[in-house]
Amino acid sequence: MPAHDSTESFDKHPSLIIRELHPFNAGPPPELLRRAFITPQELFFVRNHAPVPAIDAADYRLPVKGLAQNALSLSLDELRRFPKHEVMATLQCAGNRRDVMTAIRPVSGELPWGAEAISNAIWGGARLRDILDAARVEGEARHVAFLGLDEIKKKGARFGFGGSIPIEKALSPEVILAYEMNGEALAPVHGGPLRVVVPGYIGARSVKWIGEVTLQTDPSDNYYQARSYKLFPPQTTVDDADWERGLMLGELSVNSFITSPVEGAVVEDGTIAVQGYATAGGNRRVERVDLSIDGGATWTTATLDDDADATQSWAWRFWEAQLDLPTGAHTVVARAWDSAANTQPADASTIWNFKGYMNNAWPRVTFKVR
Ligand SMILES: Nc1nc2c(c(=O)[nH]1)N[C@H]1C(S)=C(S)[C@@H](COP(=O)(O)O)O[C@H]1N2
Ligand SMILES: [Mo]
Repeated sequence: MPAHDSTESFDKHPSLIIRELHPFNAGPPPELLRRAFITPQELFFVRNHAPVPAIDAADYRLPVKGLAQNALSLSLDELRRFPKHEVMATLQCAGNRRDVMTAIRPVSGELPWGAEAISNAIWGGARLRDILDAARVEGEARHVAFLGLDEIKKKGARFGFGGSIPIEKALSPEVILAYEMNGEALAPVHGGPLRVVVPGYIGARSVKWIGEVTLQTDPSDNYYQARSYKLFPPQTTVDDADWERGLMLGELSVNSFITSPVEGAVVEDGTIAVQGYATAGGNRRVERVDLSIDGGATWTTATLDDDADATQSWAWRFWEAQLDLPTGAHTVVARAWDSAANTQPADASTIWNFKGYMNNAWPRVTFKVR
């Protein structure tokens, strides 16, 4: 399939941190990300495993097959005839904040993301549930697999990026086959003409350029479900990993980041505004964010912004605290709590894994008050 030069196919903000050019992988500096609750498309992070595929919208069809009594093949017009829903949801890559893990011990062959592999948008499209209802799901179906139209080349094989989600999640109203992002047509770099959006799950399950939906008894056997995106214990290395036994990632864990002050900043004496974002996984919500300036001995509670109302539980939450600090160097750490009372581990070394996934250790920032 012909591919766009990914750097020409869209307009991205010039200050994006580019982690890889071909394929294009980039995200905004976190302090820029924190300026808008809904991330403008030009700032929204991009995670591509292969070049952006060229898709002719007129010829496009989405087969829905497998354990379905009424297999479908839908054109974009037909997809648009299903009721349109909008869902605000934050996408977060399982590799977000990997840099902290990489600093502990090298993580091989993965992008060195900082805290910019995350963004928030309003996704518009058809509910996957409505489409599955039309396909008449058979009783044995346990998983819904997605296959992208991009072309990954690995060990002599060529295949699309894929993954799956459990049937219960697929039938939940927040899972969308999106053709719009922030009220505009979904850009090719973000999966246009059609992508899956699975709120509360690792970004990898939100398959872009979706070319196939399959109802099946088992999770997808695609490389990115069966092998990649699995979590191993700290002592396991890439060479002795038993791929069958890794924890298959799905729901995100609770996480947060301090977007300002930035690491190494020098700030003027007075009241210092500490700001950041926090996220919860699955259908949980961020309930509280704590800050400490003494390494976790004592804590103060940050104020959660009200940008997202209670119905928008798929979005991140922005938080802020005003701290009065004496002149000198300070290290501030943060931890978020979700609605199941989960919180973040203090230290990334205790959760280190050789792929560098799911770092949700306390973020820490050292800065100077002058
Ligand atoms: N077809 C396809 N879908 C994909 C990917 C991909 O490389 N190919 N990357 C996944 C990963 S790992 C993430 S984090 C999100 C990123 O979505 P974005 O580029 O719109 O931010 O898309 C997911 N969907
Ligand atoms: Mo990702």
